[in-house]
Amino acid sequence: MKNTKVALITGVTGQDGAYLSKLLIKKGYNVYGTARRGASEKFSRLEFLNIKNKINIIDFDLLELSNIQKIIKEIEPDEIYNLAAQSFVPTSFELPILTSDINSLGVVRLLDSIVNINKDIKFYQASTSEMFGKVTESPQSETTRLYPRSPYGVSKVFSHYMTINYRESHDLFACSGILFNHESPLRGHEFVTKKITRGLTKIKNGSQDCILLGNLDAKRDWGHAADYVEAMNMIMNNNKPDDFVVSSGATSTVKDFVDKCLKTLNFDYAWEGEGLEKIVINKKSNKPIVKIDKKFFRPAEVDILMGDPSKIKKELNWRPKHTLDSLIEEMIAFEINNPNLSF
Ligand code: NAP
Ligand code: G4F
Repeated sequence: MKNTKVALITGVTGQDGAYLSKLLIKKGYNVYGTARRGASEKFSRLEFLNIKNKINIIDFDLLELSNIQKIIKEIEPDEIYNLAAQSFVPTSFELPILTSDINSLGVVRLLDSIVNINKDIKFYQASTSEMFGKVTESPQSETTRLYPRSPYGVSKVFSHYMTINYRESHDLFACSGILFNHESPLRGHEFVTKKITRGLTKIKNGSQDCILLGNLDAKRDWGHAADYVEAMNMIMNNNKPDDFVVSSGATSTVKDFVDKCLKTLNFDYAWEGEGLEKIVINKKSNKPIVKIDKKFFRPAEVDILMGDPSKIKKELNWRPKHTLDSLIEEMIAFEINNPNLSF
C-alpha cells in the first residue's frame, strides 16, 4: 500500500485543472497532469499559481487510446479526474464531431482502460449543467430530466451516462459532479464573465473602447472554481461512488453580471435601447461601452440554469466560500493588477 495518493488530472492546463492541482498538492497527493503537445500547450495558469514545478506534466490526448493506456499503466494512479474537454459551447456547434470524439468517446477510452488495467482506480467525470439545457424544472437537481441544447451538452450527456453505466456494469468507483458555471481570474478569455470583467476593466483604464456581447437575458448559476474543485475531491472521497449537483443555488442574468461589474468599477452609466440596439452609455464620455452583436447568439440557447446543491451540502457537507459579489471583485482586481495576462 502506497503512502502518497497518486492523482492523474486530464486537462491540467485548463481553469479547473489548475485549481484542482493546487488543492491536491496541498493535500499531499502526487499529481500528474496531462497536456496536449503542440501550439495549444500552455502552462500560464499553473505558473500563476506557482505550482508548475510541483506537477508531473505528461503528453496526453483523449483522442488516442494507446496513449491513454500507456500512461495509466506507467503512472498507476489511485484517482483519475477527467477534466479534459472541448469545453466552449459555441465551438461545439462549429466542431460537433471533434467535440463528441473528445468529450464522449474520450471518456469511454478512459473508462475502458481502467476496466482493463486496474478496476480499483477511482474515476471522476466533469459533467455539466449544460446537460439540463431546455430545463424542465427549476431548480435543477440530480433527478431533473436532461435536455441538452448544444453538441457540447449532448456529448456530456453521453459521457455522464457512460460513467454511470461503467459504475453499474463493472463495479467501478466512477462518479460525476454535475457542475454549474464556475468562474475565476483563471477563466478562459472567451467565456462571458472573463470577457466582461476584462473588457470593462480595459475600458476603465482607457485601453479599450467597447465590448460586444450576445444574449444578455440568459440566466446562469455562477460560482467560484476554487470552491467547485473542493467538491470534486469530496465526491471522489465519498464512501460510495455517486453523482452530485454542485452549484450556488442562485441565478442571475448576463445583464445583472454586467451591472455588478460596472458598479464595482465605479462607472457612471445608463442602459439605452432595446433588443439588438441595447447599449450601455458611459455618461462621462457619452460613448457606448457595451453593444450587442448578433454573432454571439447561439443557434439554441440555454435560457436559465439554477442548481439545487442540497444533496452535496447534506451528504458531503460541501460549503462554498465565495459569493457572486466576491467572485466579481476578485476577477476585476485580477484584471487591474495583471493587464497583460490572458488565459
Ligand atoms: P477549460 O479551461 O476549457 O480546460 C479544458 C482542458 O481540456 C484544457 O486543459 C485542454 O487542453 C484540455 N483538452 C481539450 N481537448 C483535449 C484533448 N483532446 N485531449 C486532452 N486534453 C484536452 O475547461 P474548465 O473550465 O477547466 O472545465 C474543466 C472541465 O469541466 C471540462 O470538462 C468542462 O467541460 C467541465 N465543466 C466546466 C464548467 C465550468 O463552468 N468551468 C462547468 C461544468 C463542467 P488545451 O490547453 O491543450 O486545449
Ligand atoms: O460563459 P459562457 O460561454 O458559458 P456557458 O455556455 O454557460 O458554458 C460554460 O458553463 C457550462 C456549465 O453550465 C460548462 F459546461 C461549459 O464548459 C462552460 O464552462 O456563456 C454563458 C451565457 C450564455 O447564455 C451565452 O449565450 O452567456 C451568454 N453570452 C452573452 N454574450 C455570452 C456572450 N457568452 C459568451 N461566451 N460570449 C458572449 O459574448
